[in-house]
Amino acid sequence: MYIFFICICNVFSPCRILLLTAKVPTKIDCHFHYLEVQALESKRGNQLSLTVNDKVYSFLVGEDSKCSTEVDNMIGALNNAIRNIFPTVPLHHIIRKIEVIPNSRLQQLRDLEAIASSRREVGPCGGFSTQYACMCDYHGMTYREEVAWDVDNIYVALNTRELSLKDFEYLDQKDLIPIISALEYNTWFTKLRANQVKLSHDNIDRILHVLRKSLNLEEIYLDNLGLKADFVNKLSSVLKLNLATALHTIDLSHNPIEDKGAAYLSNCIPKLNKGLVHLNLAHTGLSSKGVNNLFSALCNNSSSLTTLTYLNLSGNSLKDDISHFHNFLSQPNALQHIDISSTDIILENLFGALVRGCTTNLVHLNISRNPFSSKKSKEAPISFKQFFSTTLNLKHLNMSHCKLPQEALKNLLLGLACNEFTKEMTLDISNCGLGSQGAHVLESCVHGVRCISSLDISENNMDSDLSNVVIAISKNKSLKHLHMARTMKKHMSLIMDAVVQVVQDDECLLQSLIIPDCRLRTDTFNLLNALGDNKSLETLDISGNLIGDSGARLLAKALQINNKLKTIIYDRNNITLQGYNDIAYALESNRTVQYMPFPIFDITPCMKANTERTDVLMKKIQDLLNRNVSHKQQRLKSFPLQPGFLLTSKQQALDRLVAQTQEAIKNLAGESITSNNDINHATGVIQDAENSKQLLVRLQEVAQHRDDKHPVEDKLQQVACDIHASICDYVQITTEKMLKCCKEQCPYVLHDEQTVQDIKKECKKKKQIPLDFVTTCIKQQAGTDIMNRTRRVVASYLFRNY
Ligand SMILES: *[C@@H]1O[C@H](CO)[C@@H](O)[C@H](O)[C@H]1NC(C)=O
Ligand SMILES: *[C@@H]1O[C@H](CO)[C@@H](O)[C@H](O)[C@H]1NC(C)=O
Ligand SMILES: *[C@@H]1O[C@H](CO)[C@@H](O)[C@H](O)[C@H]1NC(C)=O
Ligand SMILES: *[C@@H]1O[C@H](CO)[C@@H](O)[C@H](O)[C@H]1NC(C)=O
Ligand SMILES: *[C@@H]1O[C@H](CO)[C@@H](O)[C@H](O)[C@H]1NC(C)=O
Ligand SMILES: *[C@@H]1O[C@H](CO)[C@@H](O)[C@H](O)[C@H]1NC(C)=O
Ligand SMILES: *[C@@H]1O[C@H](CO)[C@@H](O)[C@H](O)[C@H]1NC(C)=O
Ligand SMILES: *[C@@H]1O[C@H](CO)[C@@H](O)[C@H](O)[C@H]1NC(C)=O
Ligand SMILES: CC(=O)N[C@H]1CO[C@H](CO)[C@@H](O)[C@@H]1O
Ligand SMILES: CC(=O)N[C@H]1CO[C@H](CO)[C@@H](O)[C@@H]1O
Ligand SMILES: CC(=O)N[C@H]1CO[C@H](CO)[C@@H](O)[C@@H]1O
Repeated sequence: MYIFFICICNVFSPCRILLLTAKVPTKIDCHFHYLEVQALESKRGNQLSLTVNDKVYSFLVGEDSKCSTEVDNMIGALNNAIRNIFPTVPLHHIIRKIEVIPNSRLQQLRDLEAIASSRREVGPCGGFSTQYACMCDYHGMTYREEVAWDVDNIYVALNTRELSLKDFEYLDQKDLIPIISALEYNTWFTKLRANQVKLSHDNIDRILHVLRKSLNLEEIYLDNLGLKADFVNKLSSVLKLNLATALHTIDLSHNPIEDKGAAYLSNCIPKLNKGLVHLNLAHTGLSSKGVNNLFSALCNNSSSLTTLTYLNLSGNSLKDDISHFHNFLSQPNALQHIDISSTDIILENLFGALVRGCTTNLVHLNISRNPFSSKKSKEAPISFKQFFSTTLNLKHLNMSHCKLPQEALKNLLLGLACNEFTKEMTLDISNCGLGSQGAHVLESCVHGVRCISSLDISENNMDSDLSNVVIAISKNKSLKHLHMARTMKKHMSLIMDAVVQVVQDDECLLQSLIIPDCRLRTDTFNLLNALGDNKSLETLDISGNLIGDSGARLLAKALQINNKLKTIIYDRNNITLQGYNDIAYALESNRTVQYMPFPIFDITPCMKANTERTDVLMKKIQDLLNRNVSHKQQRLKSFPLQPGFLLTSKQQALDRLVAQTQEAIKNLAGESITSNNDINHATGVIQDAENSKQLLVRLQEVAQHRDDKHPVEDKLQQVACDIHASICDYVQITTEKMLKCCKEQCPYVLHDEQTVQDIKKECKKKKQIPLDFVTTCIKQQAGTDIMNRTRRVVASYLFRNY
């Protein structure tokens, strides 16, 4: 026979049930963790049995099975204790089997719980740190203060719902177990990110366990953890057991799950209540077969057509039959991101599918590093041009490293030229082997395209034809960012003349010009000179061009008069101390440039030659650049206050003080020296300290006047009416006076009273100043400023001390 005893707020064991023997002297017979309770049954009012680790403990209280409420109280207390730790999930989610007979008793408990839960405080991040402590106890792990601190402070301040294991990477593997487990019954965190961290088998099992229990976890990012097909199989089984799973985002990229894993994944997908939204299987060793099977399953369940928005299959091998994948893409679907770069997919076939199902929602399409089929069929399929002319929302198209045939490039450009829907598109056709022929196509077709705002034509061996391309590109003023890395080997001055011409154009809209690694040397000089004539350019990358100190001097001169450039990337130019000296001097008189990455390569030899001087100059340049950045930050700092972070740490400090004071009172109470007055005083202060936790909320309520009208606003309305009345009076009196004046001037015409009345009527009908106008002026113009100032003053009373 046991006495059943539950510790609710016991420091010794806040999450364990202690069983005490009824004999005297009492001793703890055994104890177990709340989470070990498998079943709770009460068949009669005075009987209770708990199943713990497959062992049944039965309790009988008193004689009467009808009117005893003791067992109900026990159940209530247990419920309360558990819910204090896991306030946002119901008890039956934690204890698998709950049977209380008759049912009416359970209803009573629910009513009590409803009252209790309204008073219960859910801690920061859904009470994560309490749950973490509970899991430490459960798993017999040491509780790490810093884990709780990070979550209670940093996570709270960031207001994030993503738990990233990278934040706890410095801990031992076993210390991660309670952190992961704490997600089991936590409903704050919806995302678990475990990328690029090493995880032991135990920890991976914990993640599966969390997925089995969690009601709120929606997104898991498990890339590069060495997971194999077996893991996906287990994932499928745990999802089968969690009928309430909220999971919809799965990232298993860079894990060798292979085709077998994809097959298991097909089993998982129907288990997702919310459907599959985001799937990243990049670099998972899939072949066409696995992908085809996966999409066969996805096609079988049409709901994924409406849910799946992100698909990443980059770095798998899709060179064989993938008809089911094509089939999926060709049905109207919700995909916004498709990344199938480096998959050896045949591009012509793909567009036949895209044009049918992917023109409405698709925003990102990465088909880079894939081949076009053979050279046999020179004609690009119609679908290619059709897709580009009809796509409604495409913003990022990446076709780099695609060996784009001339015909395909032409269709791409002609398609985009007649696209009336999409705007501000980024097109990457770098490394496509365009050559001279491609350059001609670009030159003749690109001017009609208005939807491209960013274009990358790096590394295409266009030689001297590039100069015409540059001119052609600049014709239609949509392009803002031009990338031409490693584009020039010969004819540099010819090409750079074209670039200068573009930059100097009065209507030039180019914001960034990226021309690294062209070894331009003196051929950059005209461009650098042109920069002085400040136009639209904000970002310039001229790294790897060997401009030397003479180039640096030109850049410095340009900076002195330019006030548009913000970012300059200029390493690998063989600039020496002389050049940096000029740049530092120029920056002194210019405040626009904010970012010039540290030129590591060029600085290294300078350091060798003269460490001190280099140090001084670099410091100076960085300080000058920081000047404006810190100016910006200062402005940011004065923005309205976010008290959350400081508040919790203040509250923790307060709690500590209260605990210390209570301790002191306890110690002093035994001694007769202290007067009762001191103790009463201390108790009063503690009471106020407790109450003060709610103070901010109360003050905000008071300050916000939720219910009644704001008195200042009221007054503003009255003032508006008063002013309107004055205006009307004024207009009235003025018209009277004017009429009188007219009568005196032209007494003959105006001697007829009827005419005078008509004129008066006419005046009244004419434009009066409506009350609305005055109200708007007062309330929305002056009033906004006044109210803004008022609110800020009140807010400053609230937050000043934090
Ligand atoms: C289709 O998928 C949804 C969500 O993934 C699921 O709820 C539904 O049961 C599935 N239907 C079939 C027929 O498998
Ligand atoms: C899809 O449905 C078809 C017929 O309805 C069936 O033959 C096929 O096996 C299903 N594919 C998967 C992956 O469930
Ligand atoms: C696809 O996944 C790869 C590998 O994780 C990543 O580098 C790439 O950015 C992803 N693509 C998109 C569009 O997110
Ligand atoms: C594909 O291109 C997109 C942008 O167009 C980019 O975000 C993504 O990272 C690229 N994928 C890979 C694997 O690099
Ligand atoms: C295009 O995709 C390649 C990977 O194939 C990537 O390296 C590159 O950054 C992407 N381009 C853009 C503009 O994102
Ligand atoms: C592009 O510019 C050229 C030359 O300035 C002009 O003839 C053509 O009409 C423009 N095209 C569009 C679509 O604006
Ligand atoms: C530029 O500097 C690198 C080392 O920093 C050196 O190898 C190279 O010869 C220099 N080039 C010129 C043109 O001075
Ligand atoms: C209130 O005033 C501040 C500073 O004068 C200003 O930054 C802010 O935009 C104003 N807010 C409103 C709602 O007008
Ligand atoms: C030298 C020069 O053209 N300076 C002009 C730079 O742009 C600003 C306005 O954007 C003009 O005020 C300067 O005269
Ligand atoms: C061209 C330009 O904006 N020059 C400015 C550089 O910064 C100084 C102030 O530090 C201004 O006086 C110049 O007008
Ligand atoms: C681009 C930018 O923010 N420039 C600012 C740099 O700081 C000076 C004053 O310190 C401002 O006048 C500039 O507008």
